[in-house]
Amino acid sequence: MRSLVRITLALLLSLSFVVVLSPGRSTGVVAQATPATQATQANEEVVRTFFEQVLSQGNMDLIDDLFAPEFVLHTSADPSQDVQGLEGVMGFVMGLRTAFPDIVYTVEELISEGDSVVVRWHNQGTQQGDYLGIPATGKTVAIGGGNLFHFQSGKLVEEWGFPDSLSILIQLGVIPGGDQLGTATPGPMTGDAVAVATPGTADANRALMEQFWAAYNAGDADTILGQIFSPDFVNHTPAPGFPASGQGLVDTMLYFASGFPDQRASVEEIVVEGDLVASRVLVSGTHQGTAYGVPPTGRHVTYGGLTIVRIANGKMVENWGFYDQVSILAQIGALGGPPPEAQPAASPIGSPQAAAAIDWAAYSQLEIAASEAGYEAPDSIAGGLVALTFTNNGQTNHMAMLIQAAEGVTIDELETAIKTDPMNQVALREKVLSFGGAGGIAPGKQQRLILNLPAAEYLIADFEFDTDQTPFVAKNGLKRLEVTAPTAAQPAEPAADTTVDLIDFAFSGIPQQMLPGTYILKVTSSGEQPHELAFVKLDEGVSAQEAFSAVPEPGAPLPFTFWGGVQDMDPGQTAWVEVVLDPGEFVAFCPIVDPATQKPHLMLGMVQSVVVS
Ligand SMILES: [Cu+2]
Repeated sequence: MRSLVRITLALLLSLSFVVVLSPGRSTGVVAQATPATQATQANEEVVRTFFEQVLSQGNMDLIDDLFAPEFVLHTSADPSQDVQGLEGVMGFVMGLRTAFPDIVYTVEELISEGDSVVVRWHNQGTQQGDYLGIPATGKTVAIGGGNLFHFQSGKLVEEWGFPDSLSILIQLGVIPGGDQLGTATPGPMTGDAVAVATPGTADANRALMEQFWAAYNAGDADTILGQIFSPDFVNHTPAPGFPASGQGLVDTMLYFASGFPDQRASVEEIVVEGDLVASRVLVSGTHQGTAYGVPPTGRHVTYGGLTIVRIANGKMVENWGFYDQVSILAQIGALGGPPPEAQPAASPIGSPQAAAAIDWAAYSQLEIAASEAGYEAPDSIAGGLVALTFTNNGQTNHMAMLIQAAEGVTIDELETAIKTDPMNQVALREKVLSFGGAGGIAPGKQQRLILNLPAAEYLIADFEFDTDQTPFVAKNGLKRLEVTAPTAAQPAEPAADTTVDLIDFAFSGIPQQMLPGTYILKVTSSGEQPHELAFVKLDEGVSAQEAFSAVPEPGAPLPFTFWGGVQDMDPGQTAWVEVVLDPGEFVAFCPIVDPATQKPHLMLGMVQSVVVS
C-alpha cells in the first residue's frame, strides 16, 4: 500500500548520530611478561622505537634503520590508500607531526609471534595543522589503536594500522553531535594490576579466537556468551552507547548485523603470545539496514580491524577492538562527501534471456488501464496463472493491487473500510488477503506480470495519491473483479532470469549490478509478513540516500520515477514480474509497515539499490 511512502520518507530523516553515552573507562591492566625469543624481543624493540622515538619525537633519521625499502603500510582495506617505501613512511610521519606537533604515543602492549608484532597504544596530541582536510582546530585529542607489523630480516616490511579514527573525527568536532560523543572515548588505561590465570597453550588460545569469529559470522550469541566469554568479560573499547560487558559486545555485534545482514569477517591473521591473542580481520557486508543512523544504501562495504583478547582458564576475559569505522561511514556516504563510485561488476545473472521465451498469450488475460477517472478492466476472468498487463493512461502515478476480503469480512465491508480510512494500513491489512498486482508506475508506462489467482471475488485497488493528496481508493480507484475457476489445461510456469525472495526484512537475489534489458523475476513472498517489490528509477545525479532521506514538500516532484514491480503478496505467493531496466540507478524497496515496530519494511532492511550499466 503506497500510501505509506510519504510517512516513510519522514521517518528516514532521523539521519543523525544519536547515541547514548557511556563514561570513559579506566580499568587497569598490566601485561604479564611472557617468555619470548631473542628475535621476537628484537622485533618488539623496533616497534617500540618507532612509536616512542619516531612518531613521538620526530626522529626521522631512525626510519632507515627500522624499515625495509619495500615497506608497505595499509591504512585501510582500499589498496589505493597504501603508503609505500621509506619516503612514504617519512611523509606519513611528517604529515602526522605537522598536524599534531606535540603528539606522544604510549605503547600499552606488545604481542609477538614469529615475524609478526602487534602493538596496542594510545596517544595524545593537539591539532595545529591540517589533518585529513580538516583545518587546525587547536583541540587536544587522545585516542587508542592497534597495529600489526610484519618483519623481514629484522626490519619492518608491512604494517596494518587501526587507529580509532572515528574517535579523532568526533573529538575534532567534525561529526555531528560529536561534542558529547567525545567524552565516550576510552582514556589511557593505567592503574591496578589484575591477577593473571595460568595461560592455556598457544594452540588452544588460537582455536578459541577462531571459534569466536565462527560464532560471530553465524550470529551465534549463545555460544559467544556461554562458551567463549568468561562471565566477568570486560570490553575495554565499547562502542558508544553499549556497556563494557560481554553482553554489550554481543549487542554491538547484533547492531551491526542489523545494518549489514550478510556481513562476514574473514580472519586474515592470528598472533598469539602467552595469554594474549590478536586477530586481524577483514569484514564485508551490504548496507541493507540502518547503521550509524544512516538508512540502507545497498552499498557493499569492506573494512579492516584488529581485536586483541586476553584468555584465562579457557575463556576470553578482556577485549580491545579497533575497527576502521570512518571507512564504513565513508563507504555508506555518511561523511558528507560524495559516496564512492559503485564498483563496476557484471551482474551475476548475466544478460536477460527469459522474456523472449514467455508466451504471454498462453495465460488467462487480465488487461487493466488506470487513469484519474478510474479503472478500465473486465468484470470477470478465468483464474489460475494470469497474465496481467497494466497500463497507466493518467497524468499521475497509478497501481493495480489485487486483494480479496479476509475470512469473516465481506467484500462490501472491505470496500467500505478502504473508502472510509484508506491511510490506516495496519487496520486494513487485517481485512485483506493480498495477491500481488501491478506496482505503481508513472504516466504512460506499462507493467506486465504473471500472477496465480484462485477463483474468488477480488478488488482492484489504487492506493496512489491524486494531486490533492487523496488516495485514489477513496475516489474512483476501486473496482470489483470476479475470478472464475481456472481452465482445465493450465500453461506451464514461465521461465525467469532470477529468483527473488522477499524475506523479513530483505530482498534476497536481486543483484546490485545488472545489465540493461528486460528481465523476468520470479518473486516469492517467503517471510512471515506480506511484502511487495517496488522499483523506482532515480533521477540522474540523485543518490539513493538523497532520494530516501529528504522529506518532499507536499505535491513537490519526487527525485525518482515510479518503475513498477509487484504489489503486496501474502506469505507463500509467487509472481513473475517483468522489469525493463535501462541504464541508471534503481532502488527496490518494500513500504509495507511492520505491525510490531510500526516501521516500514524498507527501514528494517528492505531497500536496495541496483546499478544498471
Ligand atoms: Cu516487506
